[in-house]
Amino acid sequence: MHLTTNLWLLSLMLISPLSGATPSTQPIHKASQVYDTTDQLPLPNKGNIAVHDPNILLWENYYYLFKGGFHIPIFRTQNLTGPWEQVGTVLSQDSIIDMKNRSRPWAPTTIQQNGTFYCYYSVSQSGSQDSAIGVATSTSLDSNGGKWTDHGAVIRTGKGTDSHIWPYNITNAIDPSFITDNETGASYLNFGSFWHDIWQVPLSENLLSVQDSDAPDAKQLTFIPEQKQKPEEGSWMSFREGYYYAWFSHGQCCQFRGGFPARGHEYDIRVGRSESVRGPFLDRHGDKLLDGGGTIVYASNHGEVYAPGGLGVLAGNDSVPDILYYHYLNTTVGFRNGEAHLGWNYLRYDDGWPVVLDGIDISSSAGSILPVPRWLALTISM
Ligand SMILES: *[C@@H]1O[C@H](CO)[C@@H](O)[C@H](O)[C@H]1NC(C)=O
Ligand SMILES: *[C@@H]1O[C@H](CO)[C@@H](O)[C@H](O)[C@H]1NC(C)=O
Ligand SMILES: *[C@@H]1O[C@H](CO)[C@@H](O)[C@H](O)[C@H]1NC(C)=O
Ligand SMILES: *[C@@H]1O[C@H](CO)[C@@H](O)[C@H](O)[C@H]1NC(C)=O
Ligand SMILES: *[C@@H]1O[C@H](CO)[C@@H](O)[C@H](O)[C@H]1NC(C)=O
Ligand SMILES: *[C@@H]1O[C@H](CO)[C@@H](O)[C@H](O)[C@H]1NC(C)=O
Ligand SMILES: CC(=O)N[C@H]1CO[C@H](CO)[C@@H](O)[C@@H]1O
Repeated sequence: MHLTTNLWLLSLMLISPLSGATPSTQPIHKASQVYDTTDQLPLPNKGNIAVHDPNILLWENYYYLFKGGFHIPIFRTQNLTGPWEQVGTVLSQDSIIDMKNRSRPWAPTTIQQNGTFYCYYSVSQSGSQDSAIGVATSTSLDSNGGKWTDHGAVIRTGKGTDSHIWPYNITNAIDPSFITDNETGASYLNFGSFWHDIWQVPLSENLLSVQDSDAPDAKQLTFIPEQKQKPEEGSWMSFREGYYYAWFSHGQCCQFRGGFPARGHEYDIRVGRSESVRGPFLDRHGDKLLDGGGTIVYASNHGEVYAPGGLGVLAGNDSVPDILYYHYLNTTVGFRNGEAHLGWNYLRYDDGWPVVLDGIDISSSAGSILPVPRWLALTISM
């Protein structure tokens, strides 16, 4: 045992000086040196919990946070700044989807309909199209985290049942999100990453399978044509005052220890909107999301916040604005996946387009929830 370990360490010591810029020898630059930073965007309100691709559901005065990891951990709190308490896991054993990595699903999205909770989760491996989106349900969500039943795969890509069917044969079944048509009540699963970007399929009424497994009636939501790399993933969809908002993350999410991507190519949060849940979605400039469009809502800022993404939106009401939440890296803390933390900001809508607000106390920012008249904004800034 010891001899093997020592030989292994010795060989590492001999190899690493020769292998150039291995992650461990790469100096951590200040991220502000390598990417476009802005001081226009507000800093995040700190969620004070380590998470990648956070998912939050408000239920009976508690925020429940679902995250990727062993059996999908569930945390809860009454204040988005924490402290968070772990209250259980979604899965009581490995996912029933017969795949590698099924003990540690990624990027869950949990919704509630008619008192039942549906947790859609991804099973995959980094950089692989051999992926599945599964679903588990519970009729409670409480201080024990609920009592969940795993129903297995909703869709699969790469390998497995129906993965040969278009568009599963060209897409990647990760990063699920969910939306219900405001008029018809029909529900849809959005998914996808890199392989032909983000797609949408109608779900059956019980929300456990796609409506038509042989002919899924899929719609593509985003696409970057004429570019080999298609770094769009992590879809989210929200509805507000007649518009569906298709949100997504664009750029490189992780693995920065080997070096940073070119300026502006790190993760950021983009959006487009449509009057139809099925699209087509346009950004604020009128560019189609299917043609590389997307309005940036949140990005690296102040040389402090790097590569925010993996977002969701908590719907507000007449007295509380919508909340955009996401993970971000803190450049003074580090760039490892495990160092990503929850951040969040209230949103206001400027001409129907979401804009992030500064601050944690909505009573003091209440004035800026409404569009500030230009003359007033000028007065304030003087
Ligand atoms: C949440 O916590 C923050 C920071 O501790 C505090 O400023 C804020 O007032 C709290 N909000 C509520 C609604 O309790
Ligand atoms: C997936 O599982 C493989 C084999 O168990 C492991 O080597 C790999 O690190 C896992 N990948 C992720 C992203 O969890
Ligand atoms: C995916 O399936 C469609 C429909 O069967 C087929 O036309 C297409 O060639 C397939 N694409 C790939 C990459 O297999
Ligand atoms: C919830 O209830 C509505 C109205 O009864 C029904 O149309 C819908 O299918 C139900 N949803 C689920 C997931 O059972
Ligand atoms: C608005 O949502 C907040 C939680 O974010 C809740 O406490 C409040 O009761 C809601 N108000 C109305 C009018 O529904
Ligand atoms: C980043 O980390 C520094 C050092 O711990 C801390 O002072 C700062 O508030 C953090 N910023 C954010 C946005 O998390
Ligand atoms: C059936 C239903 O909920 N309709 C709503 C759809 O959205 C509009 C605009 O937000 C509402 O006014 C309707 O009540």
